Amino acid sequence: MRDSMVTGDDQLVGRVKRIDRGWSTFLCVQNLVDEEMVSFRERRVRNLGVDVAVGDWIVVAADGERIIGVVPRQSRLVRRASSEGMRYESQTIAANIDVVFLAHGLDTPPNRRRLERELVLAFDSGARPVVVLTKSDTVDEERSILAFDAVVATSLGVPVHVVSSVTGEGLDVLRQYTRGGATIAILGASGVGKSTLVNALTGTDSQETGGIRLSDKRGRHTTTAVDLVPLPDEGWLIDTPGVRAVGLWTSGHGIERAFADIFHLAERCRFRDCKHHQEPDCAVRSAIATGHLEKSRLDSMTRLVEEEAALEREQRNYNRK
Ligand SMILES: Nc1nc2c(ncn2[C@@H]2O[C@H](COP(=O)(O)OP(=O)(O)OP(=O)(O)O)[C@@H](O)[C@H]2O)c(=O)[nH]1
Ligand SMILES: [Mg+2]
Ligand SMILES: [Zn+2]
Repeated sequence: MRDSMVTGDDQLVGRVKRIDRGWSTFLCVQNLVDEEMVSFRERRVRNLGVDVAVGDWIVVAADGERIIGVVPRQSRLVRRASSEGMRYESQTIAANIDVVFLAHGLDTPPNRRRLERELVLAFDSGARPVVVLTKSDTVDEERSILAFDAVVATSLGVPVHVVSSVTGEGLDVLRQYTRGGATIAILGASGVGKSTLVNALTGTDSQETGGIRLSDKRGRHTTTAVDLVPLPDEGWLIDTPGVRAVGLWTSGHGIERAFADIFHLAERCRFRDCKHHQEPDCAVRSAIATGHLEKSRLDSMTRLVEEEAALEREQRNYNRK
């Protein structure tokens, strides 16, 4: 039997699993002829000079030597590249994703500021955010409910699920998101249990997992590269390395969607361009005064808006040089 029966030209088709310096590991589609029985085989191809990200569908020359096409992306999760030397560069974490799981561990109090930032990033990607509170086996119900309520108040209508990769609680609910062959990227700080969750959902131990420091419950940055994993039945998971801070990259309406409550209130401010500082008849400030909106939430949004504006200025100056 031929190794890869794909297109008439014998080109190979696959999905990028991992990227290492100059090389892409991809899951090469086998048996496309028989749609019921698609399987994958791991292969590697040079990717120098080609803009590829994990999750991209690629076409590779029949000899397997080079990528000859990248299918246009349906969605992409982008953040600002973290290293100083690349201040004006964006980094595509993952492409062609349908859902983003924002993972937070119940073993530490929820970091609402971090969650807000992740929500902006997820909304901007074009995928659907879902909050996943991990390690439910490590806390009692009271603490779990407190965290759940805080997270629901921060994420406004975004689904929130409580799960444990140890007891299996909530995993069936998460599996529903893979229906129809969807792709789910998992984001979150180091040590929250992203890789453990991938293993629990795939029923394998493909992902390396690591301990956490007892002193501050921080992870040890066990996962070092973004990695796409197919699920046994349908769908795909993308494991990502935990990062300390997520840098925003300007695009779309992420902030408006993550802070829809404030944008909604602002429609009733007297001035269209109200900054919610000193202006008279400010609906946002009156909501804070009456206890309907937390000031910390407005401050958080203001910081993110300023961060985006600063980035846009930097980009303009950079392009002018
Ligand atoms: N009790 C309990 N421990 C868990 C659970 N999920 C993960 N852990 C533990 O948390 C630690 C970190 O898990 P990982 O899956 O490596 O975390 P990660 O988010 O992938 O971390 P990075 O790869 O560093 O970003 C490991 O010791 C896991 O065994 C859970 O549901 N319950
Ligand atoms: Mg990991
Ligand atoms: Zn206002």
